[in-house]
Amino acid sequence: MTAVEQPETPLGHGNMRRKEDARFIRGRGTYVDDVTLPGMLHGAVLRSPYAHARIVSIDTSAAQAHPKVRAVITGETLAGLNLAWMPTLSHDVQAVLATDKVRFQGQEVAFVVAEDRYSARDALELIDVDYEALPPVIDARQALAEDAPVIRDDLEGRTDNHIFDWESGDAAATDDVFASAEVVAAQDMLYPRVHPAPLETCGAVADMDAVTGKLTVWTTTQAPHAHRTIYALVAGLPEHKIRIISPDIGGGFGNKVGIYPGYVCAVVGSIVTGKPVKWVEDRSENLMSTSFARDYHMHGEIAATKDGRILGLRVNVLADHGAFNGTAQPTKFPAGFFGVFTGSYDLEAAHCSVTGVYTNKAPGGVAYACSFRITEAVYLVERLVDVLAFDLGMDPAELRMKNLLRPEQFPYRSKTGWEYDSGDYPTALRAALDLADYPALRAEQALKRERGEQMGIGVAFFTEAVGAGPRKHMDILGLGMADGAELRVHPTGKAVLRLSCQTQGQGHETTFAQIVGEELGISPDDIDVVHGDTDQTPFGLGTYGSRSTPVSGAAAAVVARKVRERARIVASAMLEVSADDLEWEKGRWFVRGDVEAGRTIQEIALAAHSDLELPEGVEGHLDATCVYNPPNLTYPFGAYVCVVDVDADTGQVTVRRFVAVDDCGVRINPMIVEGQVHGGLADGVGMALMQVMAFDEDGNHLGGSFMDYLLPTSMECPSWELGETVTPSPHHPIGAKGIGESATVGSPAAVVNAVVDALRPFGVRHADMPLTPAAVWSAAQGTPLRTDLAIT
Ligand code: MCN
Ligand code: CUN
Repeated sequence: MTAVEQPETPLGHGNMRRKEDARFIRGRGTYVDDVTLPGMLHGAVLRSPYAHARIVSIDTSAAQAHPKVRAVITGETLAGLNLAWMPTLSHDVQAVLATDKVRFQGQEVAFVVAEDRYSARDALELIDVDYEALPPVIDARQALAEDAPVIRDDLEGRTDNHIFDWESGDAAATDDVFASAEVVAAQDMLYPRVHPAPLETCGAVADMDAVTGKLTVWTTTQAPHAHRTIYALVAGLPEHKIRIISPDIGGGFGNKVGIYPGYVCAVVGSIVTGKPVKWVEDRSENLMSTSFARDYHMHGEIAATKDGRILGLRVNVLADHGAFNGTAQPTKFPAGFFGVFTGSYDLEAAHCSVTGVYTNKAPGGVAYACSFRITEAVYLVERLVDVLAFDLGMDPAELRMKNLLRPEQFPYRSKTGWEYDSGDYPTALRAALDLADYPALRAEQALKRERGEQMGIGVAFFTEAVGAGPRKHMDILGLGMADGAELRVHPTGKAVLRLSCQTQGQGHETTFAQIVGEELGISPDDIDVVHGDTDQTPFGLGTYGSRSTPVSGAAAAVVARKVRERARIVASAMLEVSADDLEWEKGRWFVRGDVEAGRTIQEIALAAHSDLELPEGVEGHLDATCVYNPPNLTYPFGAYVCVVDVDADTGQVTVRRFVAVDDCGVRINPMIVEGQVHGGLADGVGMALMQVMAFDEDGNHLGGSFMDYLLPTSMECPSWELGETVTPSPHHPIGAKGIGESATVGSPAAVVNAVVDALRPFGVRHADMPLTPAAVWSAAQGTPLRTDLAIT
């Protein structure tokens, strides 16, 4: 990968306060549910109470007769419009409203449009659906059994629940390494099904204008342009007659990447009633039916020498994708970026195989700050390294230090073919151990163990891969992963940056203004960022996989540099010198050798709109556009140390300290980066200790509310102790890498490693997440719990 031009002092504007907070802290944000249009109607979805059942009949007559109901839509109505099934992001199809069968509890069966939200909900009760219950497949490990009921009998010729087999790495070379290895450690582990649970649930307001034929949809989407194109392709509507507006979003975390049946129903509702239709799901609907995450049953093996040199990794995964394969990931990667499972270590060989299966659970998948399955990969390898340390009787930090990739190995091509752009891993790990005062922690632990108190120290190191592209390797439904930026500079030197990515809380209105501000010497306060409206922004694939900074951030820098070059030509006309004789200092072009003779970017902008005779190469104005197709992913990394106290009698875990050293290359706004890390660490504590979407044997969903599906609060989180190293990405225009998912990826392993370390006196070598008091207590008793199923 060739290095690109980067500024000498690339640190952006530093800790600028978030511009968007001026409206958020006043309660003046505009979320989808704040959108109210004249004559607007309200939709509600009838959902299946069964995990698996045949639909014998649906009688909507009583609901239709409700005085406030305007329309009742079923799969049959949709079939008439050729909309009963929609494509998923993984080239499968999903029922918009079920016609033949229901395949998970909470599946969409009918849609009522009424004059108000209450009447719509009331009318759901009046719909009479006759179901014939079928045996459900809840345990992924039974999905491929001979006698397992076939869930997807809608797919032609389908006789089992198998979705895909995918492998990566060199199986034969890996087997050879394992055959001759001195030590092999193996472990089964589960990354349970969890849910991103954004505070704002999903929803849409659809408005089909019968006169202009234009459909406007205000919706909670992380990818407005991709949604527009998919609507166009699915509904057969002309793309220029569709406008997707993604207003303020109350958290996405991956939950708002896909298209949900409710959105399509709102659109159809508007078409059939001729009125705008709002549909906003409630909390239970969000938890039960929208994109879940993980659900990976993993078997990992690690080979090493007796003195702890790691030689190879061998992994088998059973991936539970639910009833429709709706995972959001680039087409070529059915298991996402799980191929990055070799992590941060220098290995001789590695191989993994992943099998995806259908079960009677909600579809979607991947979401929840996942970096396309690197979350699972990092958890797996970091648990395996600890298991190996356990077997060898080695210190887990020392074992990692011994095997980390060395700085001189970068750019590094992993054994599964990923090219890590840059890194200095030992320095990051050392920084984390120093910050934690690791030797003192071990000494304290030894003392406590003598007293019979359980304290655990968990270490984890991770490598992330973010910034999907390039286009030739990565697409979603055929749309290549590149992003656009447009920059307009007004005559007075204020600017508007238009982006294809869409913030959900990450502070893009601030940081992207900072990027352009740094490149042009305009104050970020003078730059407005416009996003989330397909009529106003250039095409691009959106915000997920922490790709905004690596891709759109690069686009913003490149487009600003184009403007700067135009400004140079205009300045040359103003100063009557050759453009080659001009030099740039932040905010102005000046004549080489004569610093006083210069023009500021604001003066140049005004001149570009004036009667100045402009030379060749610029027609007037400074505006520019850019489409950025990244040459590679960026690979952020980090080293985490977690300290827990465990009460072995009650199973209670207290996270006492958490040290996180993150490296995301150049930080545009360090404060925002730290906020991203704080959020991700809290996610990690939540997943490690509290969260699972469990099911009972009938397929009843046991996490339908925040009383059952637990979110971490400040009560469960320590005061985070953050450190940083800065290793710029060599191929990114400002050397930045993404950060949005790093902490979610890296922290669960650190917490679990800490809890398992605390339970070492009980001989515990592994325990599955979530490490609830019951799970911890059972592990200490030597009877580990199966955490994903409530089968007794
Ligand atoms: N940033 C920076 N310097 C860097 C890297 C990032 O200043 N070197 C800033 C960025 O400019 C941006 C923020 O940090 O303001 C996150 O940037 P990035 O890592 O590019 O991630 P994205 O903007 O693409 O956000 C997506 C990522 C994902 S995929 C999930 S999931 C997640 C996450 O962001 N969802 C979030 N963090 C979230 N934070 C909030 N508040 N809400 C969500 O829904
Ligand atoms: Cu996978 S959660 Mo984020 O990539 O939107």
